[in-house]
Amino acid sequence: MTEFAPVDAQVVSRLASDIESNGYAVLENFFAPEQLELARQYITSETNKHNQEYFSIHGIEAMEGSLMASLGASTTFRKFLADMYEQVTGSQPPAAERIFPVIRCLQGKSGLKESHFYHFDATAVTALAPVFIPTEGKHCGDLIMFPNLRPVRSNAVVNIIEKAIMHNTLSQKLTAFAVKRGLLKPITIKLVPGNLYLFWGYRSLHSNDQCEPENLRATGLYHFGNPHRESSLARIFLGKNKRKAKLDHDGLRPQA
Ligand SMILES: O=C(O)CCC(=O)C(=O)O
Ligand SMILES: [Fe+2]
Repeated sequence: MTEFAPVDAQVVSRLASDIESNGYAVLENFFAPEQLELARQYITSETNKHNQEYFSIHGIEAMEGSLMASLGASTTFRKFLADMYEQVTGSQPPAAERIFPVIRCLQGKSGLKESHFYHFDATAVTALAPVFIPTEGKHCGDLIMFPNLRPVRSNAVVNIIEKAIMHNTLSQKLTAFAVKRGLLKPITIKLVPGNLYLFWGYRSLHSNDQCEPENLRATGLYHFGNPHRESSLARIFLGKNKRKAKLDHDGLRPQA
């Protein structure tokens, strides 16, 4: 299995302070060239199965054997994300907390619909690993963000209410419209494959810009640390993506 280097405490606190002041942080060249190549080979073989249209892969089991799965299963990487989680919440996550990896591939006309879809993540920490990013054209799939709009809520019900306000179709369309018209000014981050981008996914309203339908934009997402893990209400009202992918709350396939 591929190894990933540990991230020491000093770097963790530098990254956390970058996120607080700039909205995001970057670990440049996080992937060695041969790791990026492995990730690209996997994505390329998957894109061929999807008729050049949008697809996503949820959970570590569905991406088994890929470099993205190795990263999702890496204990060094989990320790790094747990240390980042501690920076934003003040405490270490429970031992049972797992990384939830997702791969998203924007291509074709269906990729357009998956862009400007503004949301807060369920998890405190989000790491984004761009694998393919278009470099030509007006739209290259930049990450778009309103960073650190809210704190990590101690009350799961407040989180549910905020998500109900921000995640309905009307609010999402209004936000997308206002960004496209220049009425709202989020930060936009040009993504470079090989780097790892970190942000407080729970606290930041974010999405990605579109890219031209003939181009491919592929990203690996690593969601970590649900602050409302123990809330049964949150389990009932939220967690739609995992339910849709037929996964349990740990992002795993339920045992038969
Ligand atoms: O693909 C991206 O750049 C962002 C996707 C995202 O925010 C998510 O999957 O939670
Ligand atoms: Fe997200």
